[in-house]
Amino acid sequence: MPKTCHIIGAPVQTGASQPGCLMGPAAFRTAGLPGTLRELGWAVTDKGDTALPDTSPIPHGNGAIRNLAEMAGWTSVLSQAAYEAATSCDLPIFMGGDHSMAAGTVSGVARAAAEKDRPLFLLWLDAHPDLHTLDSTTSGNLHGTPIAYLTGQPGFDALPPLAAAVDPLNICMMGIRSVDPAEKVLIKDLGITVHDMRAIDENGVAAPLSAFLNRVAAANGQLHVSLDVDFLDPAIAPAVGTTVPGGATFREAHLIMEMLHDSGLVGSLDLVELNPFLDERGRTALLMTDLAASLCGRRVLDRMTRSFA
Ligand code: 4U7
Ligand code: MN
Ligand code: MN
Ligand code: MN
Repeated sequence: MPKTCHIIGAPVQTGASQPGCLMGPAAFRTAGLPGTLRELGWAVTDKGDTALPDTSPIPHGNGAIRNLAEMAGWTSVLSQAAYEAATSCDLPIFMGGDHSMAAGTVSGVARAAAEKDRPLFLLWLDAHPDLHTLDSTTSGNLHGTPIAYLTGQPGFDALPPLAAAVDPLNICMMGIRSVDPAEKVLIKDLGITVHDMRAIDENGVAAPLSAFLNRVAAANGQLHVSLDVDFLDPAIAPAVGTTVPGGATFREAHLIMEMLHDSGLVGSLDLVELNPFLDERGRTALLMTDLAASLCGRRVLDRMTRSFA
């Protein structure tokens, strides 16, 4: 029987500083994500895009914060959609949408994992740790906050209560190269594992990833992968509002996805922060689609080389 995959669009852009991520799900479909996975033998169901219910503004003491009511609304609908997908297929793929959507997707899969008595592990592939609380963010852009919410930090009363918080010790971040002072303190206090770009330059991605995957396997854990476009070097992935130089290379990113496939541990995937308005001839949407294909079993020798004239 083929493995089943639900793809779910999350046209969220209220957490980012500039508009455009709303078009992310359409760009992934245009890049051929569903068909690519079908060619790999997956039974794919496109569940369409999730919609935001009506919201009314939620005031907050931190006047920098923008669109808190929208994040609360998205978190609630995406959490339910993610819970349902995680309990009815082998691999839900959430197509963003800015990274504030992970508050919903990860909380939903965490609830499903908790019901199965399996600990949830989180691999966060990003230039940023997204660990601001509503009080510490100075930009007010809520895509910088999902990890603080998901690990149960105080001050998120405006968002839905968590059915199961993510244990910070079960989080591994890779690609990090832009950390704000308040985030640095929390990384240390919470004991989150961070392989920043300096560490990747020195050690590569394979050794630290294997160590993490061994921990997931030993705990009979379920793994959620959250892939932010800005994990990648902006030279190969320009379609993102928060470019940071010095990101992961093409092969580092594919190797991670190939190892994740081989581990058999991945239960769900976010593809986030794609801003098609900033893309060059669809190259970032195509690269993110190819990375999802590597995670779903495509081997190097099966891949058609894409060229960009
Ligand atoms: B993303 C930032 F200040 N930390 O809070 C902030 F550097 O989902 C960036 O990883 C947040 O793209 C980036 O605005 C959020 C900034
Ligand atoms: Mn992010
Ligand atoms: Mn980022
Ligand atoms: Mn970003």
